[in-house]
Amino acid sequence: MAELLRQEKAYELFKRYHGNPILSGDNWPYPTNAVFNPAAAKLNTETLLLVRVEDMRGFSHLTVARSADGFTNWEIDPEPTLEADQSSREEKWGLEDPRIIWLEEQKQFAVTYVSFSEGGPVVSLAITKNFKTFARLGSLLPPEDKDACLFPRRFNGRFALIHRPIVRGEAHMWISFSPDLKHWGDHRPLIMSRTAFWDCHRVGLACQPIETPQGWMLFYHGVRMTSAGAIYRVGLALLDLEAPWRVLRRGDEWVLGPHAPYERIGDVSDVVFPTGAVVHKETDQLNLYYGAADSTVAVATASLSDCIDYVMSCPEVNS
Ligand code: BMA
Repeated sequence: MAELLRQEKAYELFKRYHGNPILSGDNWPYPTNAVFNPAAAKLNTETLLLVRVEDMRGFSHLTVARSADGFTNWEIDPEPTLEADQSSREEKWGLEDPRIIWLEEQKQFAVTYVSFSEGGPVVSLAITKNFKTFARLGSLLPPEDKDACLFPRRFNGRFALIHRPIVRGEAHMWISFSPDLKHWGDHRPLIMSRTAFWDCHRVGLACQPIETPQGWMLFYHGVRMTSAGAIYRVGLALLDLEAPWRVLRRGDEWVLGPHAPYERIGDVSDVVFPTGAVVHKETDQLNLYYGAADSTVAVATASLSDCIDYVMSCPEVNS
């Protein structure tokens, strides 16, 4: 019974915005195939999305869209905001799936994104104050690696990065550490895919980690392969506040999965892929921005305190 009650709570956590999808290729100021998987941040009072835009070669770049309320009247940069550096072999086939975090010490935003190199996907880092000019710090770890985000502050003097290397064909989430954002080590497995569950084939970070008094709330995507293809859903875990390599809780069930028509049908069907969140502490509202079916951008809202209650009711993890 307790299991069923928790599943009901999980099911009711998020409400899809009635105006979804909020962004599609039709809104774009220049030709695109698809716009999806956006990073999100609050910039002054605005919501800023750094959207993955796929062109008609199948290569992606990143473009900023801004809105006062985070739902409507998006102002989109007239040209790509961050494009592959054609002189760099790491970025030969484009930039994908960014995540944004505010680095407290540097007083700058850190954008981690996937650079598609000839040798496979790698995680790269760029720093910016205004999303107009970027300092590119290059690739962080060898391929194949994706789904990365920094934490906003150091732990015992070191920066921490969640990422998702592919090893022996397996896709688990790892955490690594660095004294300077350049040299990474002390790599540790963090969240593993789980046999038989909805997240049995792959897991990877969703949006940036969200700091709460109980710990870091960690949304992640999980994949199950079926005879009809992969299904991408979203789950919730909680990491220790001062030792984020420790997983405290992890939900058994997903909290958001493909259900609406725009999530079920698209370039890649049955995909809900969050890559950004904005928290409005004053109203306890969490806006989760996601790519829907690798075609459009959608948003779902939740109460932050309900998410915390839910994750605190999830099974404890010994790690
Ligand atoms: C993942 C990433 C995402 C994509 C998802 C679903 O592996 O490549 O960019 O949205 O697959 O196709």
